[in-house]
Amino acid sequence: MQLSEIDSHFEADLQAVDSAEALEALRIRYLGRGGALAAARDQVDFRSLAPEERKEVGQTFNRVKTRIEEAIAGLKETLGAGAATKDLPAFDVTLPPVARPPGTIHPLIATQIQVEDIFHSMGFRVFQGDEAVSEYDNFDAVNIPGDHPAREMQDTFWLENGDVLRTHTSSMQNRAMRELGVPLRAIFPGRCYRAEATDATHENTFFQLEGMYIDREVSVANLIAVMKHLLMAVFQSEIDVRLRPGYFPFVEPGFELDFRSSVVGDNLRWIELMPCGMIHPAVLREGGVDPEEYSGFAFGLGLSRLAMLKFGIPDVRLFNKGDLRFNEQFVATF
Ligand code: FA5
Repeated sequence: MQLSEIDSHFEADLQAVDSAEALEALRIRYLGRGGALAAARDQVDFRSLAPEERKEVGQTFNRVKTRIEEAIAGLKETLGAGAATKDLPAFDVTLPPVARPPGTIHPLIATQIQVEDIFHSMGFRVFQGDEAVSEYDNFDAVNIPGDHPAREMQDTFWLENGDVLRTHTSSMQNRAMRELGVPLRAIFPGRCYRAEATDATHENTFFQLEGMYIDREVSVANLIAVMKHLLMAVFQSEIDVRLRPGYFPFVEPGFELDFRSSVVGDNLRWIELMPCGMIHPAVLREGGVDPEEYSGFAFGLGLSRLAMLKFGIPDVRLFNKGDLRFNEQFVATF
C-alpha cells in the first residue's frame, strides 16, 4: 500500500471496528512492525531523494502516523467507557451508604397517640374534625351566642368567608352528637388556633384533646374516674385529682381539674390540667340529645400542656419551631 492510499484505507477500516480486540488488530495492521505504515516506508528510497524532498516525505509519514495514533486512541477511550458500564447495575454497590438518621415521632403526636390508646381501652372512639369550622360549630352550638362575653375569652382568627380557625376542639361536640348519636364515648384530638400573644405557656397554634361521654346516668364520679385512669396510665404512677369550680357556657357545673403526682413537677404541688364539666342541657338539645334522658361529661385537655408535663418541656413554642435539636431529643423515647 502506498502512503497516499493508507489514509483512505485506514478511514474505512476504522469504521468497521466494533470492539477493543478489533481495534488492537487494526493498530498492529497499520502501526505494527510489519504494518502498512512500515511497509510504505520501506518502499521509499530515501537516499535517492534530495534533502528537501526527504524532509517533505518524512513529515508526511509523521503526519499520517500521528493521525492514525490519535484516531485509535480516541476510539479506544470510547470503546473502553462502553465496556466499563455495559454490564454493571444502575448503581455502584461499593459506594459508602448515605447516612440517614432514624426519624422519630414528634413528642406532641406521640402524646396524642398514647392518650388515644388509653381512651380506646376505655371504649372511646377517635373522631376527626376540621380545623376551619363554621362560627356556629365553634360558638353557637356550644352555647356561646353572638353577644356572649365568652367569645372574648378566645381570640379568634376569622376567615374571609365567615368561618373561623377553631379556637377549641369543643367545635366538634355538636357534630359528634349528630353524626355518632348516643350513647356516645368519643375523643377529638387536634390543632386549635388563637390570635393571642405568645409566651412559654401560650401558642397561637396548639393541640387540644376533647372528650365526650354521654349515656344514661353519667355523673361527675365517672368524669373523675376516667381522668384518674388516664393520668395514671400516662405518668405510670399514683395520681390525685381535684376539681375546682370553673366557668364555661357549655358545661354546668363546670370545673378546672388539677392533679398531683410524685413523678411530675415538684413537691406534690397541684398542677392545673384541664377544664371540664357536665354537658349543659342546651348543648345536648342542640345536638339532638334529650337532656331528660341522657347526661354526660366533656373535657378539653390541653394536649400541648400534657406533653410538656410528660417530657419536662419548659416552653410550648418549642413544639412548633421545627428545630431538629429539639425533636432529636425524643428519638430514643418511643
Ligand atoms: C377550652 O378551650 C374549652 N373548650 C375546654 C372545655 C371543653 C371545657 C369541654 C369544658 C368542657 P380553655 O380555653 O381553658 O378551654 O383551653 C383548654 C386548654 O387548652 C387549657 O387548659 C390549655 O391547656 C390549652 N390552651 C388554651 N389556650 C392555649 C394556648 N394559647 N397555648 C397552649 N395551650 C392552650
